[in-house]
Amino acid sequence: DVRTPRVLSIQSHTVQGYVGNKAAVFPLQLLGFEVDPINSVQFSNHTGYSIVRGQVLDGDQLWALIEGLEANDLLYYTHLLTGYIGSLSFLEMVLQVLQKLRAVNPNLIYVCDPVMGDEGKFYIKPELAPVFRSKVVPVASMLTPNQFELEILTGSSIRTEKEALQACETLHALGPSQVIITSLDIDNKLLLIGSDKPNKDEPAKQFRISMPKIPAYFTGTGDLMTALLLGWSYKYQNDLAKAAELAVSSLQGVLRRTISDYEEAGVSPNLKQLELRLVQSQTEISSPKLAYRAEKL
Ligand code: ATP
Ligand code: PLP
Ligand code: PXL
Repeated sequence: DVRTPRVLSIQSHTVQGYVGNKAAVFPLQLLGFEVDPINSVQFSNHTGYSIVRGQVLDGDQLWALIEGLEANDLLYYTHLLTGYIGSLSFLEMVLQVLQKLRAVNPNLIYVCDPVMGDEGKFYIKPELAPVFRSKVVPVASMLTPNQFELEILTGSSIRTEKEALQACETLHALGPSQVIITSLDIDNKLLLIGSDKPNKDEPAKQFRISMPKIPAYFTGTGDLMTALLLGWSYKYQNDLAKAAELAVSSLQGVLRRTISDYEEAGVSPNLKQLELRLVQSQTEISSPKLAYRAEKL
């Protein structure tokens, strides 16, 4: 079926557990996408565990896979999705991949989670930040930073909703027409802020979705969130707020099920290696109940 949307997803693979591609591929498949994963790393488990073993792909190895696809005329994609990228050379190569994909499909949508850190701390080398700012942001279609990443990308501190909305405008001016701040922690509440600017000459359509903060630590939620936003924004191409409502409702459904499954098993849910209950959450992913509403701003 040539009309099936097709995503090239360049992210981590973990043998056990759900981050990176392990958190993104299955949900996108449930939403009807063809998903072609390139595993930027293959690790035993995510880095929240005390021990991690595995391999890291370098830029040349990424390029070899792209050349293989190209040689067979297999480079038609509707979407490129990227998350955590560990090295400068790999990030530069991802930009080359994007160029190649856009040469085949000029309408390709690049959904970029500019993973750099959280809660005031980098978990990439800080040297990558200027590359995200000067080279990646300008070519992204949809950007999904968290509060920290937004501060790094705009160079200003973001403490209020007003500052966040202004920062979205700054990012729009650099390139992406859609910006979703996946979590803004204000007064112990979590806000998702969306900003949609399909037309440079018109003001952005902006909205907020407010959700309670669950007292547990999850890993892979950012990766799952970006995948869900890609999925639902393709189904609701002119309604980013609706897409975000579905993505948030779905994600919160997965988190609720994760917590209750752990509690039933007698495990305290604030362990660091708590894994998302993804396979068990198929209904929450394929047909989320709309439980969170966007407020227009
Ligand atoms: P990234 O680092 O990938 O750019 P992020 O730091 O925003 O994104 P998370 O903090 O994992 O990633 O959050 C992704 C989504 O999951 C957000 O919409 C957030 O509200 C939700 N989420 C994560 N943890 C919790 C929690 N403890 N309670 C409620 N929602 C949560
Ligand atoms: N820690 C967290 C919380 C992350 O989300 C990520 C990747 O996104 C990492 C660590 C990656 O760290 P490392 O450089 O050890 O692979
Ligand atoms: O969720 C982001 C992520 C991606 N990839 C790897 C990780 C993590 C978070 O811990 O360890 C390998």
